[in-house]
This record gives sequence, structure tokens and C-alpha cells, in this order.
Amino acid sequence: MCNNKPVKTTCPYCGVGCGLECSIAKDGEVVVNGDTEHPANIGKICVKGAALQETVTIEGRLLQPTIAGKDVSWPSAIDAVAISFLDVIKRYGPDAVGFYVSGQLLTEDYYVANKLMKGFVGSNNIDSNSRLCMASTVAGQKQAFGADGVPGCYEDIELADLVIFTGSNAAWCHPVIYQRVVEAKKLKPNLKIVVIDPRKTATCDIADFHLPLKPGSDATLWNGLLNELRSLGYNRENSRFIEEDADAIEWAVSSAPSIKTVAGLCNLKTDDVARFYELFLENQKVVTLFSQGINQSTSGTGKVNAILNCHLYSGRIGKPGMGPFSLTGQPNAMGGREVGALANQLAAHMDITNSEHRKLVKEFWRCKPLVKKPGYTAVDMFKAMADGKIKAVWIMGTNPAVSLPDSSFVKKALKKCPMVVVSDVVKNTDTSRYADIMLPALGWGEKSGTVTNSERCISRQRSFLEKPGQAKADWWIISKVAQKMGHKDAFAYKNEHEIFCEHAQLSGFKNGGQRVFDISGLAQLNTEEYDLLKPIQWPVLTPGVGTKRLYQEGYPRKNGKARLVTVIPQDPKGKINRAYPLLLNSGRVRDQWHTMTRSGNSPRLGRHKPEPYFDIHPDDAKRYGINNGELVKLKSALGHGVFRAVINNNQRVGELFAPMHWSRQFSSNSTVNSLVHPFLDHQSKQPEFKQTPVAIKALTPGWVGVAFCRGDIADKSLLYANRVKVGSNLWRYDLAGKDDFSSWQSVARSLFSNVADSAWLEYIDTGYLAYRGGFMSGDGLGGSLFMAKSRPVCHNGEMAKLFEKAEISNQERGVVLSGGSSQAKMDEGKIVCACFGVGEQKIITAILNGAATNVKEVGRLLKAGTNCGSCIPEIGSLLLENQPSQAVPA
Ligand SMILES: Nc1nc2c(c(=O)[nH]1)N[C@H]1C(S)=C(S)[C@@H](COP(=O)(O)OP(=O)(O)OC[C@H]3O[C@@H](n4cnc5c(=O)[nH]c(N)nc54)[C@H](O)[C@@H]3O)O[C@H]1N2
Ligand SMILES: Nc1nc2c(c(=O)[nH]1)N[C@H]1C(S)=C(S)[C@@H](COP(=O)(O)OP(=O)(O)OC[C@H]3O[C@@H](n4cnc5c(=O)[nH]c(N)nc54)[C@H](O)[C@@H]3O)O[C@H]1N2
Ligand code: SF4
Ligand SMILES: [Mo]
Repeated sequence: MCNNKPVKTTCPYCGVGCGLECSIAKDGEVVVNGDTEHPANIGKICVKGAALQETVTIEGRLLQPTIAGKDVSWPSAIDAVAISFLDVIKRYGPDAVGFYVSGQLLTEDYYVANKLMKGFVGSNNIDSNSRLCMASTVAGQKQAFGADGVPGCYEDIELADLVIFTGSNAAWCHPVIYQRVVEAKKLKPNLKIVVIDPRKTATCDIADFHLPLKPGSDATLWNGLLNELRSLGYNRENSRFIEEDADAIEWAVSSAPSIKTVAGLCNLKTDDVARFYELFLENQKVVTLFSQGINQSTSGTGKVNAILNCHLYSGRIGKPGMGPFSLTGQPNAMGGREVGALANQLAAHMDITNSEHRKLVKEFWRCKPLVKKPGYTAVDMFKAMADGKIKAVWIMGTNPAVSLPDSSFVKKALKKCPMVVVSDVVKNTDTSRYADIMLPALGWGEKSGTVTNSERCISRQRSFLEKPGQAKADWWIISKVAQKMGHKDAFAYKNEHEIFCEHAQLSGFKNGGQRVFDISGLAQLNTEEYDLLKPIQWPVLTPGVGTKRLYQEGYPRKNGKARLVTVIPQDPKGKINRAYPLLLNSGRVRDQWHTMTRSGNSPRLGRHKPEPYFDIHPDDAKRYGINNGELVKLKSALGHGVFRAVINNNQRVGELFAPMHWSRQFSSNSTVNSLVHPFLDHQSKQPEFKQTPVAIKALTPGWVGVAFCRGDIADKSLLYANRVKVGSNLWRYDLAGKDDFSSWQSVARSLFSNVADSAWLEYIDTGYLAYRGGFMSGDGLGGSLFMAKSRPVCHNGEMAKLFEKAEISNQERGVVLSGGSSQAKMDEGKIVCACFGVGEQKIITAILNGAATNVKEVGRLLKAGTNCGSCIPEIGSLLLENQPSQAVPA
């Protein structure tokens, strides 16, 4: 399949769903470009998309099925999975097994997994990591619209006169959407942008103003707006489309009686709230983009409905340039919802609790009657494993030991479960440590099928890479197990095309216009048409004809009207107290993806935020005696972790922010979810990841150090160990330990315990208390380690160059012992522009010496920010923070 002709496919990262053109150059390098014909990105991509070629490595891949850690053949692995699931079902019933799946599967994979569990195992115990991500939006949209359908499309964001980002850091998490807003603002300077987020994020850079509201108080803010709209009689023109609920209005009035009260409850300035409401009232074309700051909350569904209520009541929906817009997280979060792979849904947007729907699906699948009782949702599925109720689980395309709240509990549950099957593309993950059977899946570039993005656009992912080892497509693996379990005909799929057509047929089966999700227009695609399928937005009733906007003629509820939903604002369950006086918020960074199994392979992406960290306000840092860059222990009632302190004004006093990304594969003890409580929204069952009460304590290590080597180090008794890839197969480790100076040498040697003592080059500075060591591997460098009281400066680039050399000269041995530093080289600091590898110090120097006074000039001078543009907000901040006058002595 390797060829030079670009293959059109879709990015495997965020829900923007950018189209890509990928090819393999003569030298074997993968080349990734934005697809100018894809409606989502029109050729643009962000830094994660641009670095994809660094992540398609064979290193670390799972290439062979394993049972109890031993390689086995596919027939043996499939037999073992089928037999163990059948055995559990026979002995304990179908509810004793579960599937935990992922928005990173393709629609075809997802469809087959759901069909097997709901139609043929006879249980609804299949849930997805989308529960952690989109469940509140699903619940909110279904209540309000009668269907889980996002009303608008990306074009609306450009057509709007007011764009609101709430609980969304799109600059980092949906960068191409953010760039489309930046462009729109350039063309239309009157476009107003508001960001509602307790934190000042990179997204605030283009905002006219930022409302740093009290965490969790969103419903009050939007109820206040509904109250304003009510008092101005806004509903009159829209009553045709809305079913007004007196209760909903009453609650809006009583929970948010005045702007002043709202401001008080949300910790905002009254004038700011008034200004926000005025902007909403002044502009008819309003788009509200929302994401995890809204969804991941114990009142997530309420917050979603509070937003939808305002758009519905004021008629700002269903027409060009307006509407509430849920930004989906994963590349196929939407596809998963379409096939109904959630424990409380049925295929093709049908409902488990609806007997007509159950009958219809049973008839279509030709299976036994479907079960009415909803299955376990994500967090509860792991509780059921811990309680011994689930005895066999199959985890596909997700890493729950890192991404679910209370990760220690999740690990205990996995340990307790007698049969854990894991399908993944990589061998070592925090979850795979608990697997009894591992099944190697094809990854991005190798697999083929469809995904649906935030604007309901179905796009093809196409393969263009060789299939490595024994890895197989997820749909193939599931189908083979299903057949082995006795369902030969129902899972006799030959390819993903057949599955897609079946899925499309089911969406139209006895639909009669009742269900919005209908792609029956794609049900008859032949192989070639499926191969060539162009991006298309559902519903698709006629071949080739998609739908930009939903609900223009009413809503899919019995009376054709949408519903205003009563929203009673609730405080987060995570409350600070004397023992845990700070509130920890969590989320994402620009250049990493989730648990880093893919993005962690890219040295370029590792340079932006190389270590697990947390942001803290200067007042809190002072109060708790924390210095910038120091290692700190954060502790909750459930667990603790070590993170590096970054002091800035971005968050409110009393609040911290830490990224969710680091797992045991990269860091010894820095998984945020070991602290996060599994508090759930009672409607959507989505966890409250954003509000965890924690305590804070600086670590006082006996030494801190930096090591470089190709493989693992033995990190038995360290306080902290984090690794980041800095070159091809080369890792940098940042370390901290308890030991005092007298034992540093033996600690150093024990970290590389397989190296003979005689092979070491060492320099021990008793005056400055520093240890520097290195060892050879053949004639080349095998590893190096620097230990001191405070963090040694080491130059990743220089060290990587030394590691690449087949032979090390005497002079270079000296450089090894100096940490690769040479006076002529400037330490670039953290990398701001990942596309061109431009470091913070270079940009600051250009600003301070007056060579660059704006983003454009920084670009012209250093190229930074001129490719994908993801770093423009950060360049903007550097320009604000570093005024040239500061460099000129008075
Ligand atoms: N770089 C990168 N991009 C990604 C991902 C990734 O891992 N890395 N993951 C993808 C996925 S799956 C998802 S779901 C999306 C998530 O995309 P986002 O939701 O944009 O990302 P988060 O950082 O989780 O959270 C967004 C913001 O919510 C704010 N917030 C916290 N509490 C509240 C609150 O009470 N109210 C309000 N209004 N805001 C609050 C946080 O401060 C944070 O800035 O990103 C997708 N894109
Ligand atoms: N504290 C905190 N925790 C959070 C969040 C937060 O904001 N804060 N956000 C939550 C959200 S929104 C999300 S979406 C989750 C994400 O959390 P996860 O889904 O656990 O994160 P990933 O690292 O994307 O895990 C995907 C796994 O699937 C594997 N994989 C990749 N491609 C394939 C494939 O094609 N087939 C198979 N079988 N495997 C594949 C990868 O190697 C990886 O192990 O995290 C949630 N957890
Ligand atoms: S915005 Fe970036 S990560 Fe998201 S789909 Fe596009 S290229 Fe991929
Ligand atoms: Mo997500």
C-alpha cells in the first residue's frame, strides 16, 4: 500500500476532524498535509496533525496477540476470548461481562462491538470513554431537542457576530476551529468574542473579554440570561418551535433573580455580567461553543440545558450564524453516539427504554429480544468489577487506568476482574499491565473506515501504511470473537464497507422521518463509492446530499417543538475544606493527546510541556511557600502525585490546574486521576474531572537530576522520575531522590544497574555538591546522569547529537560530563513553536532587543507561528509580558 500518491484521510486526534493528505516520500518518511478540499479545515492543520509522522513508529507497538504475556496465534487468542466470555455468561449470566470502548474506534468497529453486546450477548454492558467526555451533552440535547444532534455547522462560527467559548480551551484543544475564528475576526473586526472559563487560557487571546467565573457556576450565569430574555419578552416570535415549561422559567427567575445576584454567585463583576448579557441581546447571530468545562461536572447536563435554553428561547438556533455548539473531543465521539455504544442507548440513535425501538433493532439484527435495563456506565462498570459482579471485561482503544477518576480504585478493579482483555495498538500502557489477553489492533494510517466530527460530518479514514506484525482491525477482531461465540452469520463481515452499509441501513430502517439520525442515503454505496466517499454531513437521505443545519423546520419531538428544561444550579460535589483547601482543575495541553501513547512518541511535541506540572496563582504560591519550577506533592482524599509548580496569574486564587496526560509510562507518580473523585452527574453519569479538593506540599529532595539514555532506568526509590523523548529512541529523564551527597555515586550506578562499574566516566564535585557521570555503549555513548542540589542545566539538542555518534572522542567525553553545554549555545528554554522548533528564549530575545514588536514580525524573523498557528496565542503573551524597554538600562 506504500505509494507516493497522497491518500486522503482524517486526523486521528480531535473532534474538529481535519482532512489530511498523507503520502510516503522516497526516503520512507511519512508526509502529512492538510486536505484543502476537506470542509472542516480547508487545508489547515495544527501542530499535533503536523507531527503525526513522528508518531507512526513501530517502537512500542503491540504486534502479536498474547495470553498471560506470552505470544500466541490469532486463532488461539480468539478462542481464549470467546471461551472465557461464554463461560462467564453461562455461569453468571450476560450481565457478568462488559465492553469498555472508545471514541477513538472507527464507526465500523464501534457498530460491531455494540451489536455483539446488545444483540447477541444479551446485555447492555457496553459503555465508552465518551461517558467521560460527551455524556452530559448527549443527555442535554436529547432532553431539549428530542435527539442527540448538534444543530449547526462550522460555517456558522464564521457567520456569527458573537462567538462564546465556554468551558472550552479551543486554542489548544480544537486549534483549527480556533484558527477559523481568528481568521473570521480579521475579516470582520466587529465580531465579538467572549470566553467563560475560571482560567485565563490561550483562547482568551482573541477574546473581547473573559469571564473568570467561579467553577461550576455556569448554570446560574445562563439562568440569569434566560431571566433577562424573559423580562424582555424574547420568546414571542419563537413559540412556534418551543414548548415553554413554566417550571424552567420559574427556576431561572428564582435562581438568578438579578444581574447583581448572578455576579455574586458566579464571583464576577456585575458590569461584566451585564455586558455579556447585552452582547447576547444585541446580536442575533450568536454561536456558543462548549466543551469539557461544561460537560465534566456533577451538574453537566444542567449546564448544557441552561445554554440550550437561552438559544432556544431567543430563537438563536437553526439558522445560519447561530446556535449552541458542542465541540466533541475525540475523532469519533460522534460516531460512537450514532451506533449507540453507550450503556443507555441503542443503535442508530434509538432508545433502550423504548420497546418499539428494541423490537425494530431485534428485527433488523435477527437476534433475541433486546434487554431493557441499561447497562453499567463507565465508572460503575469498574465498581461492578471491584464488587465481583463483572467477571470478564474487554477494553478497546482506551486507557482507563489513567483516564478514569480514582485511578488506584480502577487498578484494583482490574486486578480483581478474573478476565481482562485489552485491544490496543501499543504494548505497554497502565491498563495493559492488568490484561490477561492482549490483542494487537491496527492504528491510524493502517486502519480504514469512517469517523464523524463535531459538525456531523462523516469522513473516511483511509489506510496508507503497511500493516505491522499481526495487528488486525478492531472490527475484524470483534467479528471473529463473535463468530467463535456462535454468531456466525450475523458477524460474517468481509470488510468495513459491508459494516458501514448495514449501519446506514439500520438508521433508515422503518424510520419514516421519526429519527433524525438517518444516513440511509449511504446504505447502497458500492465498494468503489465507499472508497471514494467525500465528507458528508448527516442526515443523508439521498445519495450525495448532506445536511448543514438541523431543526430548521422543527424538532424531533411529538409536538415538533423543543423543550425548555428546568435547570436547578448545583454546586460542584468537590468542595474545599480545611484539609484540602485548594481546588484542582484538570484538562489538556496543546501538544499532548490524552495518555500520550501516541503523542508521547514525538520529540517535537514533547518540547512544549516536557513534564507533568500544575499552574498556581502567585498568592497561593506565597501562602504555601512554593517556588516556581519546584517539585510539589498534591494530595487529595484519594491519592497523591508529584508535579512541577508553574506560578502564573492564569487561574483564580485558591485554584490549580494540572494536565491529565501523564501516566506511569512517562512519570513515576504524576497521574492526575489518582487524585480525582468519581463524583458523577446523576443524569449523564459523567465524572466531575474539573473540581477536586487538594492539599499542597513542597518536596524537599536530597538531589535532583537529569539523565539521558535509550531505554528504561531502574527507578525503584526515587521521589520523582519523568521521561520525555528528545531524539530518535532517546529519552531525557528528570529525576529527584531523597539521598544525601555521600550516596549519590551509588544511586547513579543503581539507576543503570546493568552497566559494569568499570564502564563509567565520572566527575564528582565535592565543593558544589554535583555528580556527573556517563557510560559508553561500544564506542558510542550509552547514558549520562547529572545530579545536584538544584536542577542542572542540560541541553537536549547537544546531548542528542552526542548520542547519535557511533564513536565519542576524548573531547566529547568532556562535553558529556558538562551536560552538553557549550558557552556559544543559548538555552532555548521551552519550545513555543513546535513546527519550527523555536524556543521561548529566542522569541523573548527578539522582543527585548526590539527586532520583533508583533506576532507577524516574530514570524518573519524566526518563522515561529507561521505554519499551523497553534502557538500564536503564546507568542502574543510573550509580546505582552516582555516589553523592549525592560531590556534597556535606565
Ligand atoms: N491538545 C489536545 N487537544 C485535545 C485533546 C487532547 O488530549 N489534547 N483531547 C480532545 C478531547 S477527547 C476533548 S474532550 C477535548 C476537550 O477540550 P476542552 O474542553 O477545550 O479542554 P479541557 O482542557 O479539558 O477543558 C476546557 C476548559 O474548561 C475549563 N473549566 C473548568 N471548570 C469549568 C467550569 O466550571 N466552567 C467553565 N465554563 N469552564 C470550566 C478549564 O479551565 C479548561 O480551560 O479536547 C480534544 N482536543
Ligand atoms: N482528570 C481528567 N481526566 C480525564 C479528562 C480530563 O479532562 N481530566 N478527560 C476525559 C476525556 S474527555 C477523555 S475523551 C478521556 C480519554 O482517555 P483515554 O481514552 O483513556 O485516552 P487515550 O490515551 O486516547 O487512550 C486510547 C488508547 O487506545 C489506544 N488506541 C489508539 N488507537 C487505537 C485503535 O485504533 N484501536 C485500539 N484498539 N486501540 C487504539 C491507544 O494506544 C491508547 O492506549 O480521558 C478522560 N479523563
Ligand atoms: S485541529 Fe489538529 S488535532 Fe484536531 S483534527 Fe485538526 S489537525 Fe487534528
Ligand atoms: Mo474527550
